[in-house]
Amino acid sequence: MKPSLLLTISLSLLLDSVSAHYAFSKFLVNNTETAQWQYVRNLSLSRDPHNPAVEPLNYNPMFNLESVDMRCGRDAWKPERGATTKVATVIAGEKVGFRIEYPAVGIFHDGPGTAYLSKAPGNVKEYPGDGNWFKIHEAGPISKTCWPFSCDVPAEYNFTIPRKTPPGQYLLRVEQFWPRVMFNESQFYVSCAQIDVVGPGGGKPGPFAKFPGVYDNYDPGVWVDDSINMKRDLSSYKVPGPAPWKG
Ligand SMILES: *[C@@H]1O[C@H](CO)[C@@H](O)[C@H](O)[C@H]1NC(C)=O
Ligand SMILES: *[C@@H]1O[C@H](CO)[C@@H](O)[C@H](O)[C@H]1NC(C)=O
Ligand SMILES: *[C@@H]1O[C@H](CO)[C@@H](O)[C@H](O)[C@H]1NC(C)=O
Ligand SMILES: *[C@@H]1O[C@H](CO)[C@@H](O)[C@H](O)[C@H]1NC(C)=O
Ligand SMILES: [Cu+2]
Repeated sequence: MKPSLLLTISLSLLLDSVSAHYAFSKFLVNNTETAQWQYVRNLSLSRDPHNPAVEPLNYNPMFNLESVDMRCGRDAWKPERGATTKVATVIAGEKVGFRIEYPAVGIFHDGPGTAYLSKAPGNVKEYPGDGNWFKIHEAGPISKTCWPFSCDVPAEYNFTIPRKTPPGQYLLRVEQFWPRVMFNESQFYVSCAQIDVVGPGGGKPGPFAKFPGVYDNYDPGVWVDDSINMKRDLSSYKVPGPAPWKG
């Protein structure tokens, strides 16, 4: 897409408060799109603090890094949310992904993507995600001026489940966020799928992180400087959180 056209689309989206956000609601597995909120824990409605007149939506972003909602999205840590969500069998080493349902145009906000796993001690449907998380993928800037999604604006974020991931049930957390130059204003889009990993195992995942807690409002990857904000030079940008586990 031509940058000028993209800019026009982005600006019109930003100006249209109703369509300015999105949620990762569809899990992609075996190269197949699954139904919205079938394998992904649904999110609760919220008002957008910047557009309080707009009716509450479940695809509004989160802002508060200290909230338990940072685990899986608004209220999605709750076992009652897990109970109504299915568990997808996933082959370790295979590609999976998350597709946004809304707005259809794509993941247009500037910023990185990450994916994390946390092993459930028992049934993942009952797991509140309070255990250890390890990062399995990160998508940082792809060029000096392009974020991974905001230059060609795909509707999905794809990555691979490491082949040596120990088999078992997990929460798979997808995250994309828009780091801002205003303190405590970064917009987080987070969802969790419930998965059952099948494979040879044998890996030792780590390093671990907890949600909330792993991100800091003062991290230069969360509260960015103007050069990053204006996309003058993204080459120094470091995605926050632990290093990805390669498996
Ligand atoms: C992600 O994978 C799906 C198939 O599962 C594919 O249709 C889509 O084009 C991929 N998206 C990107 C950005 O690679
Ligand atoms: C998801 O949650 C929204 C409210 O946040 C609700 O309107 C919608 O019906 C739910 N969808 C499913 C499939 O549970
Ligand atoms: C950030 O804003 C949230 C409200 O969205 C607030 O609850 C939280 O305390 C703020 N954090 C800091 C470090 O100011
Ligand atoms: C993906 O394919 C595998 C192997 O055929 C199958 O066992 C698994 O159930 C499929 N997952 C989903 C969610 O359909
Ligand atoms: Cu938005």
